[in-house]
Amino acid sequence: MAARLPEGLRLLPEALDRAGQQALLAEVLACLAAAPPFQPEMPRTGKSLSVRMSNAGKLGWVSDRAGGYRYQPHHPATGARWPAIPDSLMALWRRSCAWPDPPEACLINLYTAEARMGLHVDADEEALAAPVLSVSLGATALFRVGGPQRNDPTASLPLRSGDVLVLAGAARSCHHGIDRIRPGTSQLVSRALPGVERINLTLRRVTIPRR
Ligand code: MD3
Ligand code: FE
Repeated sequence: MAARLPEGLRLLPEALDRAGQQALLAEVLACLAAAPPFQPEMPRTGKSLSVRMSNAGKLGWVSDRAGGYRYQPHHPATGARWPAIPDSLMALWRRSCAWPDPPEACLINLYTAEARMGLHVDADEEALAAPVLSVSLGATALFRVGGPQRNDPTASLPLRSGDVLVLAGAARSCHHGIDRIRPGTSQLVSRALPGVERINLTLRRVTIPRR
């Protein structure tokens, strides 16, 4: 069953040009040097996700068998604080999201040719009313988005290198996932990180500031 895109989903195709993508990739590589990618595990089962991850920002998303999904200020393996979110991404948030508070987390997802992300809802943030901003770098991904219920109809759209997606309003609580990557559709990431086809960055507000 086909579906319309949810209200609040805004795709900005090629919001970053080639030079902007290269510059952002260099900043992300510096983050990964400080905070090496780790393999998150599902709560309880301990099954590994196929996507490797790291973070920048005051808080980073991590998951393992014992502790489950959570945000924490430290890298799960090195114990170091996460590196700062690159200035260019902070500026992109200010330009693209009408939200008063700065993002606290930048989740860095790394996709090999076979990696996928199953349909899920992002609900580990306290600030669930805040938008999420996503930036895609490298190979095209087939993104699937549905509704608030797991069995709601879904729609699919390709996310290409330089695309920015803003998820606000109703879109923020919709199921979504990555069905698959189209390997070889961009060499941007694989030239720098052999075996990695795509990087997705998500900026999130995690806590509700006390006024
Ligand atoms: C729709 N990442 O990290 S980005 C995730 O390409 C995640 O790595 C995917 O889903 C990726 O949680 C998709 C687009 C995206 C991000 C957050 C959303 C779509 C969203 C939150 C709510 C609804
Ligand atoms: Fe998600």
